Amino acid sequence: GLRNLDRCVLVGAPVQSGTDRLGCDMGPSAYRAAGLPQALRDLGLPVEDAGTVVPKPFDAPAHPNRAIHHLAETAGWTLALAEAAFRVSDAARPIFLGGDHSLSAGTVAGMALRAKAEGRPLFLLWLDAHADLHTLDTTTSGNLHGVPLAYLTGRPGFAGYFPALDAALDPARICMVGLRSVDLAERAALTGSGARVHDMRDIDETGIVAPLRDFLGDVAAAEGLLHVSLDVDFLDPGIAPGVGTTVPGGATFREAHLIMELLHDSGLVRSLDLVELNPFLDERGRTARLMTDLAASLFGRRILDRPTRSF
Ligand code: 5AB
Ligand code: MN
Ligand code: MN
Ligand code: MN
Repeated sequence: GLRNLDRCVLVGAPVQSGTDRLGCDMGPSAYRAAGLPQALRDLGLPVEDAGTVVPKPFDAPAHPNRAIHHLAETAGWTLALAEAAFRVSDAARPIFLGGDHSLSAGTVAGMALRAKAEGRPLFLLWLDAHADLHTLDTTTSGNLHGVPLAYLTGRPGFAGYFPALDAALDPARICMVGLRSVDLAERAALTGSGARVHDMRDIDETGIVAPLRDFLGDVAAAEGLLHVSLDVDFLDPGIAPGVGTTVPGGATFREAHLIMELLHDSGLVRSLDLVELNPFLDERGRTARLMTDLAASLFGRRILDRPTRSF
């Protein structure tokens, strides 16, 4: 059952090692400057600040793929964040303030341990322009923010380079929404993987409500824990310029808020990553404020009260 989970806990994860565009490590301070803690308190939620995670030492050997950079440091973050996620999720709902998307290798691994401890399955909603499914062997950019989903689903080639994964995620429990930039190796990995994938064309054609309700219905039926990983580049660059990997044709303001509102109504979300914000590339804090407002919607801010619908 749910114990004490009306509390949330903010966890700073200023991870920068997963990308060669500098600035993501300023993310946690930008969220605080944008008023995220107060926005959550204004909803009547007790909010704790767990401070900032620091990476653990990790000895990774050099990888034959010479494009890869900051491998050992990223593995060290993965180790530290998995431990932190497991620890803080015991009695509160964590919000991880990133940091580039490599941090999800750690937060999701930790939440998988939490789910296991509760005897429940972990489900993952991945809101992103990208699939983040490269292995260490297929990445050509060498930017490890492009690999977390491959690590988490147990794709080959991570052993010895990343912390051993306790239990790989079942792709059937992963729902990806917003895709519009998928590399060839990722496309091959997606084919037949069993993951639910809703690219931008799907959203254009049928909207996001029906597929999301369907996924949430399955989470509820399985009494699952739901982790949401929100990459800034899920959003259209016109409303969210503060990110290093902009891709045109992203989610609109209302599409993104509607997803958050439906997630809130479901009551199923246990943990949240806010990733890839690059305050150096932002315009007077607007992306930090939009991400803050989206998080507030997910935690219960609404336009008007309405009867809740069950899933
Ligand atoms: B993000 C790209 N596939 O591997 C690569 O922003 C982009 O966390 C990765 O989704 C984008 O470098 C990673 C071209
Ligand atoms: Mn991503
Ligand atoms: Mn992305
Ligand atoms: Mn990105």
